[in-house]
Amino acid sequence: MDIRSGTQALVIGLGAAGLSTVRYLTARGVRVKVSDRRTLDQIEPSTVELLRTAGIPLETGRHNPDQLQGMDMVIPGPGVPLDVPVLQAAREQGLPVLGELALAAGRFSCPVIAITGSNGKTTVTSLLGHLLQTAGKRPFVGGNIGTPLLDYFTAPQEYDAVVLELSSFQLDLAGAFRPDTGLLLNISPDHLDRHGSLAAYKKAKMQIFTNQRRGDTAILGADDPAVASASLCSGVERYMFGRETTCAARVVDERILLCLEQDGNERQEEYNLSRSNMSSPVNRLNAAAALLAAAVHGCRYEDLVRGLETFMPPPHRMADVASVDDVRFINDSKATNIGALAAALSSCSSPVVLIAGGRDKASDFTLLEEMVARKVKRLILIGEAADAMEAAFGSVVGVERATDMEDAVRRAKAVAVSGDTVLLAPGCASFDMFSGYAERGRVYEKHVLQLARECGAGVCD
Ligand code: UMA
Ligand code: ADP
Repeated sequence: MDIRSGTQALVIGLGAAGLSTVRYLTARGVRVKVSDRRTLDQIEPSTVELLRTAGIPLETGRHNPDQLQGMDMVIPGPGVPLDVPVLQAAREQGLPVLGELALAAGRFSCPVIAITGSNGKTTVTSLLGHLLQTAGKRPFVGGNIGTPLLDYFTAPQEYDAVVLELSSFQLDLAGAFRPDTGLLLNISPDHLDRHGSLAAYKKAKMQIFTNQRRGDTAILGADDPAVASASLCSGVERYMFGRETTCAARVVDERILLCLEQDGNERQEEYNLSRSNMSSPVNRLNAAAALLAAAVHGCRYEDLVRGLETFMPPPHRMADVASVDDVRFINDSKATNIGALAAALSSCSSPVVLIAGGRDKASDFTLLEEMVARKVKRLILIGEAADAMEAAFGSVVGVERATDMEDAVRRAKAVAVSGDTVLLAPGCASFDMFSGYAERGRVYEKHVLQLARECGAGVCD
């Protein structure tokens, strides 16, 4: 996309990505207007002041299609649904509707590694960033993980690699974006309320490979047939990770066997995860994916071993909180879709008291009926999705409704016996009751620790 001084852009949504887009465009001399559906009093005063000082007009409380007049492009934040009337009007008028990736396309001055998938993106992105850093590189780590990807352009000369976590929302409007290495972890249904169908969601994920060309690299999860069979452009180097014997990064118990050809030399290495914080079943796959990407980008064995051993996975993902009367309490608040819920259940070997529910994303919970019947001894439901979850699982497991998280934790403790696991893995978004998954996880941990104190029990490290 040609971004010339003097062109005009309407940025829709004044979140983290929208603000970063405003900074990026104004630095290039683009005349920017902003529109946010929040009312003026709901927006941080410092943000309003920042725009006012820079002379950037701000529309609040709605997105009036009249704002499109005179615009050369429209840039919605990733969380803005693509069917809002203002974007429909923009398309009808033939205006380009671009995402952050389309703005960034072709402008990165160092190799870009982009990571997507339904689950594991944040873990793999942060591990890969850590591995590159341990190997002496200076990576920019951003995207869906929290730091907007256009922030890279604030000081591009500081970096020698770009590691981007990409959501399906971002990939939907990726334009000509092309990563040197595209990494697709897995695909299970998520965000169907936004994408409308699993096919549309998959199509967005596959966008990570669409613009790749000869000499680029694709890294694919071999254990997921939809991912393993992804079609790539001709000349793109394909590497697989997973449990299959043919994988370049193969998971065998708690070890990863790396086997790849590099600059005419064969690399055959073994990584032992038991000395790392990445030994859980899902994290073995995540570690294999990140190690493979780091090795492809030239990191040496000794640095990768050091990086693995010093990495702390992000919180709220299968985190041990406490053991109370020999009942283990686990916080997997980040399990916001049914794929992550399934992965959480399959990694529990003891009977599970499951705390689930929240804001539904048009998920088909019945897909998990067999697994819930096999693993869950009691289901405690919170939030808006309680009816849908009870309808899906009520015939295979005993269900209770909790009024809030404290009630859920106390109900779980009342039915759990020695040796059981109490698992918070909601399978839903959190926004009906909390500001996000992190607050949901913190509230759960607070009530578990309160219970532990009342019972005089041990708190996990
Ligand atoms: N807004 C409108 N109109 C709308 C919808 C939203 O004006 O129709 C406004 C809201 O009032 C708010 C702003 O848009 O002011 C929010 O913008 P946004 O939803 O695009 O989110 P940002 O704050 O810009 O954060 C985004 C990503 N959020 C989403 O994709 C929903 C963040 O991912 C990302 O970390 C951040 O950019 C920096 O790159 C979060 C996320 O939940 C973690 N991602 C989803 C996920 O992981 O499942 C995809
Ligand atoms: P994302 O950024 O894709 O949401 P996270 O690393 O934040 O991924 O993990 C989200 C959820 O998915 C957590 O509940 C975590 O336990 C689970 N998870 C992590 N890696 C995987 C994986 N490879 N396969 C399935 N589930 C996973």
